[in-house]
Amino acid sequence: MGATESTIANGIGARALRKEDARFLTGTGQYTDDIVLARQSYAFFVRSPHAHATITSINTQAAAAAPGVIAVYTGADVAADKINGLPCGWLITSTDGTPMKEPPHPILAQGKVRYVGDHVAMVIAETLTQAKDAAELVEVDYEVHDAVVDVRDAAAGKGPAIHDAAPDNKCYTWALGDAAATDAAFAKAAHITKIDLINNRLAPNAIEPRAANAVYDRAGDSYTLYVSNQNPHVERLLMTAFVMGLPEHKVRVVAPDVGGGFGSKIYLYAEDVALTWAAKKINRPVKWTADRSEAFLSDAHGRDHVTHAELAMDKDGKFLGLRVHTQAAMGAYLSTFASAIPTILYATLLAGQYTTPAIHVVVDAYFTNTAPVDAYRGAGRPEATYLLERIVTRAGWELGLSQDEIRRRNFITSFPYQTPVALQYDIGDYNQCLERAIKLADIAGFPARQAEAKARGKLRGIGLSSYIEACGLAPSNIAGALGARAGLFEAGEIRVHPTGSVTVFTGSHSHGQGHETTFAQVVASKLGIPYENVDVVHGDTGRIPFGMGTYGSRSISVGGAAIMKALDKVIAKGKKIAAHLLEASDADIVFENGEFKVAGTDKKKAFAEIALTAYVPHNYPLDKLEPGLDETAFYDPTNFTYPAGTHIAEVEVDPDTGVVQVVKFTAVDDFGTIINPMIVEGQVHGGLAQGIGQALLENCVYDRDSGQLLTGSYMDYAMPRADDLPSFDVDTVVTPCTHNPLGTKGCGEAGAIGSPPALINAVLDALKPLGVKDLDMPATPLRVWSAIQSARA
Ligand code: MCN
Repeated sequence: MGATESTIANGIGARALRKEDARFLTGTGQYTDDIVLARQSYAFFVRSPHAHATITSINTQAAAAAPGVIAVYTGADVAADKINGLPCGWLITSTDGTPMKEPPHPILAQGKVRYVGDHVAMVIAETLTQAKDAAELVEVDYEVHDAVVDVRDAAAGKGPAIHDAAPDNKCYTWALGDAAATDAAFAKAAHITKIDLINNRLAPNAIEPRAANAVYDRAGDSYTLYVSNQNPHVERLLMTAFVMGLPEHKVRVVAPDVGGGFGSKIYLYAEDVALTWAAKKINRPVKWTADRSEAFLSDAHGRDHVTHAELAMDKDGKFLGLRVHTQAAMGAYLSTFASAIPTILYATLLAGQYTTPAIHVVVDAYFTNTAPVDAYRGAGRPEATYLLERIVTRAGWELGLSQDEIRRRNFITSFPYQTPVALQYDIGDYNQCLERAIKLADIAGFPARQAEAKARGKLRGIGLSSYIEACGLAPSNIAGALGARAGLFEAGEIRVHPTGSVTVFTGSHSHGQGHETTFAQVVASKLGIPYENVDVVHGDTGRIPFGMGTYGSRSISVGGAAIMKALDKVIAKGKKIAAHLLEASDADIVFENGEFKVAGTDKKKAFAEIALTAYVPHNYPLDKLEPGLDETAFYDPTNFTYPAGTHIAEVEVDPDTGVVQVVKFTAVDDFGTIINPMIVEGQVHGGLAQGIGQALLENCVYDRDSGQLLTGSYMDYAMPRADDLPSFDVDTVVTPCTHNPLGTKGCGEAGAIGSPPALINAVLDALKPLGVKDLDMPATPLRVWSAIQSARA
């Protein structure tokens, strides 16, 4: 790897305590809602109470006359000012030759509402209470239509068209792989395993709900939008170029401290545009912070797949072919990245860790009268992993093979490996992860634990999942070949100050991942300077050259690589300065442990001395060397990174109540070179909590007839609590990524990707003696108990 082996404290590999925690733990972080501006006004949105309706009239007079109200806006006002709808579906085209349907997504409803929570009007007042009170006075008449909220209903042609542009509610069809080769593989199969499963819809539930505060500066005819967002540059690009028609340099987007996103804050949302537009109209700052109910209704949800799959094997359980058909819900409108999730980030991962030679997958995406569906931690990859790891375990059981043996027989063992679904894995060691996990989970001791549980009347089961994911989104060459309209590079700027301290400006955005710490560790190691002398700036389009934000576990591998490239430029220039000062040739200067040395001599200059010289350059030839030591680099990865691992869940089921208790959870992951093991463990723990949440507790439920969200509060949407989770056993295997300068692979999503199938496999393993063969997530007590009753009947 390119990073120097660090001898300094808190360099690469150190468990450095998080720099950002000083402000978070002392309550001095600054979140969007903490920003209070002079002449601040407050917005509140009137949202649709219906899943599908035509707006026959809106009367805003009473609301406009209510105390404290500054303005009330509807879709007509937005249209009059020629504000476009949100850009959508910019990532993919249908593969059946028909264009993907990209119906307009208005900022405020234009004649129709399409889900409960859709934006109908915006009320702006002196106080939030006044805005809320006035919103009650906005009179909206609706002609209510039937709604279609379940993707299976949409696929079956039930329910009226949600958009004129998509009369059958179909958004696109996307296929990947070789259908003929897959048919041929099935024709020669000795055994075929089939599965039908649902990947449950999830609400993202960041601790900090979405919030925005828009300011217009009349003197400069410019805007600043403070927004709780993971992706400020892309937010600005989409808002200016596609929606508002503003010059990009007139808009500054600042994402200050952000209290979690999990994917749900990557997108440009209607509220962000509405506030920015209104700030100019009323010439006052306008603030909005979602309450938890609004978050449930209007944050983009995740998952929501219905899948049928078949796995063909020879008599020894060697995989020959995989055939997959998935129906994916898009929700009422296409959210920013929605179309890329069940396609580029799902279908391409269906080889998993296995040598399956022929794969064919078809994804049909449909509009439904629900909140839009987009990325949620893992985004596409948990859905692929859940399907694969369920069907592989089932196949093993049908063939009489243990969960580890069927995997072992099919693992990819030599690299690079070209899958039949477009990706080329650069490196990995799946057997090592599996064997380490088996040991750590003490599978050898499981039969005794199972017998002991049985004596207490409990059913104990064990479940495996060997996942792989594609992270480091996204190499432009691969994304382009798969039909995406853009790849996702990253930018980094290194500003070396005259005293030798460094400020790093990165296009990545930290909203819990600890970049201020890990990126500083990288810079400290590479430059051989104290970690305390490095500060990291992120989340501000006014300060950072460009950026594609944080999602897809891309930041260290893509953002970190951009920083490494910029550091290389800094060192290259430093060598020139050192060569001049040391009266040597550039080629003879080496840079080691913070010192520029003439190779083979004891002549050297410390990094800080070179930095000072760069800013006080009277003693070097200014016609050959510019002053300053400030470098920017852009990095477009050549491949994804491929974190992989094996997760093992052990559960106990109470057959009388259906309650599942996770008694042990083991995760052995390969994230390549690790910058900060403590942060990585934290990321894995968080992901596991979310994966366990999906497997056992969480589910967004819409009433199938009325389209009302039935799980719109924490009374009905069950989040995992501490006592739902065991103490995790985690370990890592290191196969450094071969194509980024740090050797890193992403770790931010692995926990949420690997764990759900391990848990459901464990529950099914426990229920095997009772004859239960199938179970959908979440495995709630009611579902488990019902499955037991059905099997007994
Ligand atoms: N890291 C490391 N060594 C590695 C890999 C990563 O030390 N080999 C460190 C990184 O330097 C970074 C952290 O681990 O500090 C996560 O890095 P990475 O895997 O690159 O992921 P990102 O920083 O791009 O974060 C995105 C990822 C995603 S996609 C979701 S969703 C998610 C997640 O991170 N959302 C989160 N973790 C979250 N954590 C919190 N607290 N809040 C969220 O919203």
